[in-house]
Amino acid sequence: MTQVGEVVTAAELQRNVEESVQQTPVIDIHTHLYPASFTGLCLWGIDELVNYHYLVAELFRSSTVTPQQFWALTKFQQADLIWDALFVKNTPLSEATAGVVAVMVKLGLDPCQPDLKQAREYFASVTVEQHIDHVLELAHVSELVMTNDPFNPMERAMWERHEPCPERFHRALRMDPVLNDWETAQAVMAAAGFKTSADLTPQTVAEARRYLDRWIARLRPVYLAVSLPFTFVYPDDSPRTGLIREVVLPTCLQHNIPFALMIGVSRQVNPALRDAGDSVGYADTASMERICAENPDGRFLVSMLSRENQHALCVAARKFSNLMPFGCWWFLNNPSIVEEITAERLELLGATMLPQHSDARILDQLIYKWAHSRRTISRALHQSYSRLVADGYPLTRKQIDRDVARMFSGNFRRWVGLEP
Ligand code: FIX
Ligand code: ZN
Repeated sequence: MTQVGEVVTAAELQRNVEESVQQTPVIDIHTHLYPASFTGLCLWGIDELVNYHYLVAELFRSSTVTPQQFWALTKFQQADLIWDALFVKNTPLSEATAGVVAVMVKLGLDPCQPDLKQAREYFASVTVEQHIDHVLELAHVSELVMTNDPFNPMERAMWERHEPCPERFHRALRMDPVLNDWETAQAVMAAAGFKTSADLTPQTVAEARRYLDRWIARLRPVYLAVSLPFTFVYPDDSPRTGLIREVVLPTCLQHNIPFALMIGVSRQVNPALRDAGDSVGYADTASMERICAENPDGRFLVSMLSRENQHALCVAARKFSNLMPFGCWWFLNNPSIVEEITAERLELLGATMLPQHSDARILDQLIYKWAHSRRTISRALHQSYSRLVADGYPLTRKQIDRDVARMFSGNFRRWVGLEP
């Protein structure tokens, strides 16, 4: 066993890297998870797991059912249909189906059952509170960041009645309507008593900021966040540029919190698939460079959806130290692509990035998304260290542990100002 301060030999390197990556707790910086008290939003269990929108998309490739027929079914009937089509009549080869198998095996369930009876009995035997503790422990996730949307009436009502939220569930103030559908956003603000209008008058700007201030006081978010289409260009003559310049960025500076931009989605290319109907497009990385250049005091967390944007994003981060690339988002969250992106980031940015987030919508997904990501990240890390050791560098286990801790939590803590 290599001692922490000891130099790691080439022969011991892989085991030490894997151990370090497996043993280091992670802060999951972007999820769609909620605490147990957010009934209806806190999703867990086999029926939610199998009804994940990634699997809904895959169902229609392996079944003759139409979206209309599918949405007319109950959640249980939908799960039964997906289970039969993707796990019984087909081999669970895709990352999303393999993920369900990995979760079931980790929970002691048989992924080769002809139906979901056994799994449903298991989940009926545990409480959500017990399960949250168990899953976070299995996934080695110490803390996570939610996606909190004050423009979602159901979620808004829960915050307004002060539903309890444990500290390890950090909040992120999500503002897609503000930057993607100002008409709707300003109407929600106006309905809440803020003097906003469709035009970005000085009063509307001040009131929109006051609205965000109200939600920042309520949620104490670690960052403000938005997802943006692949057509996003900054600056342009749409209200979005004015809202970014006069509302969002001044609010971030005033509250000293970063702005997270997730760029590259093409929403609802096939609306019949609902959440499964979104797609991807190649985006303009230079817009991000302009935002960083224009706002040297701002801190930006950036994830881009298109594989073709990853290299330019790394280069942009080399030019702007206020840009922190994070995660292999959505359609990128597949082992072959995670390895490629992580290797490229290590080569261009060293350990100064956030390699992954889960984007989990169902609690149980943390188990496979982090098991698969840790496996892939340790492979890419091992490659980088192997080259260093081959060149004669006396690498120690202590350095490996420090680098992994930095990428899994330290960088994020520093970026958002969380206590070490
Ligand atoms: O915008 C987002 O946060 C996306 O992650 C989601 O909209 C998407 O549906 C998703 O779940 C991706 O994994
Ligand atoms: Zn997400």
